[in-house]
Amino acid sequence: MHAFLMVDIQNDFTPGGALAVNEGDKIIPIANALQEKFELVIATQDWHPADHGSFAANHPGKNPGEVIELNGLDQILWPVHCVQESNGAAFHPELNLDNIHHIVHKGTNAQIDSYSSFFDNGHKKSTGLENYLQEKGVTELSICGLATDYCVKFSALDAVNLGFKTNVIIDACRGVELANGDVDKAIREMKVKGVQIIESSAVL
Ligand code: VGL
Ligand code: ZN
Repeated sequence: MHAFLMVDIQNDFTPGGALAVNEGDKIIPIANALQEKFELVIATQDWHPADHGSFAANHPGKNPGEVIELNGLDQILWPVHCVQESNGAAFHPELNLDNIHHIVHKGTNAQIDSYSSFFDNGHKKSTGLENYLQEKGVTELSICGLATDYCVKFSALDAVNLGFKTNVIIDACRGVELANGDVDKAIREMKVKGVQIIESSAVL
């Protein structure tokens, strides 16, 4: 079974959102078309409690972009984003939700961030996605979404590590690019670790 994973296509990561990714909305028509090509479609939502430790606003004197230590891990501080049940955390209104079989919420623990769809950043707790995929007999995963240099990258690296044949559909992804070149760096890192970087035209 070959599954399609759509990472964090949420209002806050698209233009006008709290942590807007440049052209984040451009991937949505591609993601919608791709859904039709897979038997199993999964979507993730970044889903933070309001007191989440990744929010600069929860660390007096700190600003987004600064790095702190959060429970022993380096943590980039972000603007308040994807707060549970908020409009910013909702899927983008143009994303087709009718084909989604399963939704994964991540970043729900205030003490630790979770870029990957599989594990928190300390690799301590699972989101349950690995078990779900195993139960469904999934052996191959194609990934799209936001953002290339964070949640897409870490999801793809975990997927390949867990033994899934892993593809990232790169024209259906956009990056934060905090520093210039972060997306290219992420692509190189994924390739080195065995992730296939493909174009949607290869699937559609
Ligand atoms: C993400 C930063 C913070 C992502 C989530 O979805 O890539 N990036 N939270
Ligand atoms: Zn987040």
